[in-house]
Amino acid sequence: MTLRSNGWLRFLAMFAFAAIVLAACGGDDDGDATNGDSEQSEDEGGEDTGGGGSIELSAQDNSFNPAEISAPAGEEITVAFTNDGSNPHTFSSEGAGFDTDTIEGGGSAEVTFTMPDEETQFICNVHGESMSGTLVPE
Ligand SMILES: [Cu+2]
Repeated sequence: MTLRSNGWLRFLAMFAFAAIVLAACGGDDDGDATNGDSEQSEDEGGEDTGGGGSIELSAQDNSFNPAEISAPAGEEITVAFTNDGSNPHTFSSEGAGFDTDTIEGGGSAEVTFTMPDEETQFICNVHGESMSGTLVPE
């Protein structure tokens, strides 16, 4: 009888312990859900790019499309730049250290740069601040 009740108590204790652990884990999962998701999408971004992201960017008369490039800080990004306008444009950033030089309408160029740690402006050197965009580290 003593043995049996000890065993039963032990079983109960283990069950209670397991229930507490499970509940705690469940709570943690819920609490981390948002963080976990954002970490996951960052990981996925890294996987998609396989050590370097590739982005297509188009110049219109006179704007960039997209005007915002976001990627993890420190990631190497290759931009296939196409001038879809008829004016000459450049895709340039002093901060991030790239410059396509002047690309005539219909022309294209490719630049590779490392996503900076801070938001960094890119501009068209022909049209200046009025034709600009932003590199956004994630
Ligand atoms: Cu321009």
